[in-house]
Amino acid sequence: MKTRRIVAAILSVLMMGACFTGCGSTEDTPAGTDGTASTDGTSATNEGGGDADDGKLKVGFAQIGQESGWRDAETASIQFHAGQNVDTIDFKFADAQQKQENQIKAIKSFIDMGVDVIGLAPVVETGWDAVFTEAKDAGIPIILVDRMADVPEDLYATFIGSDFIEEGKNAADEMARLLNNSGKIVELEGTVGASSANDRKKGFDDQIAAEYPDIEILASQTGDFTRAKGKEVMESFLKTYGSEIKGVYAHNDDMMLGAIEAIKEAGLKPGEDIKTVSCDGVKAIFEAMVAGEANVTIECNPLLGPIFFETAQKLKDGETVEKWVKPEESIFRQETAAEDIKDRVY
Ligand code: GZL
Repeated sequence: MKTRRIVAAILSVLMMGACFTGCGSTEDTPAGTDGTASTDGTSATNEGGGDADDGKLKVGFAQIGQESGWRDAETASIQFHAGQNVDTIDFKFADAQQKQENQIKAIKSFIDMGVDVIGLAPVVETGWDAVFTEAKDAGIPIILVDRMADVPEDLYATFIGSDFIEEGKNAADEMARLLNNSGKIVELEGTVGASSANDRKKGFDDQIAAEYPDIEILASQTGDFTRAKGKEVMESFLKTYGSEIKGVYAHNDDMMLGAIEAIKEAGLKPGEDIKTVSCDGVKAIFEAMVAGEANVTIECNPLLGPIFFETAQKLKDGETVEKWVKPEESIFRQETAAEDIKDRVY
């Protein structure tokens, strides 16, 4: 897992030009290694050293965990940037192992440390008001990264992340195109309560209901954004519905990669007998598209390190920042995957 993160971190340098709506951030940063995530969610490790009055930007980041290749790429991008700027950034990182209580403990420890800015990828949307209020009372702004929290707007400074409803809508249009607007499908949902799962589902299901009356969603169940659970749920769908299933929509590529294994083990051809549409754009799904086993991935940019620290510095300097900073993203299809894969860095 760590090797994958280091590789992704170094490769993410190649993608420094990633663009964002609202504020761009490009940096030429020499290749290097990333920091090391703390192994338990309750403590924050000090990646960059430094003390109270050294003038450095002091940042604490409470990461969700290591549930998917996308998450590893995001962690690598953030740690890589911090690791390359130890002279100006004092970085503390906590891996919450997908537990909200560990993220809350990490945020409290960052407050006690007196950091300048707190970053958080909230594992679920709800349950944050109390600890966010503690941060506000301590005068420490919170940057939400990649997932939203359901809190009053004055409790966070900005959200740096995708429009998941748009991603879900685009996925529905791609599925309809693959099925010629009719067929029975199944849906693999992300982590229960996560904003990316809630909104990718809303965007997809609403578009299907509004525009594609001849597409029927037979079943929809969480695979928790992991490859193993995605395979397990797809196996149960196949046992129940078998070859009735003509398409599968997964809220992330990792669950789709598990579903592809299940489809093959059931003697069916993924990408042909059962069309696939998923979100993220990790390299492994491009490899599956090149092999003809997947059809579409809706890109969701995880390389948020540079824009995260640029925004943190602006907050420390008292500058105003946009309430929502959206990465620019594309849709990638099997037909061009052999070319596209050459440019993929995560
Ligand atoms: C999306 C992010 C999701 C990814 C998954 O911003 O929240 O979490 O799509 C990851 O791969 O687990």
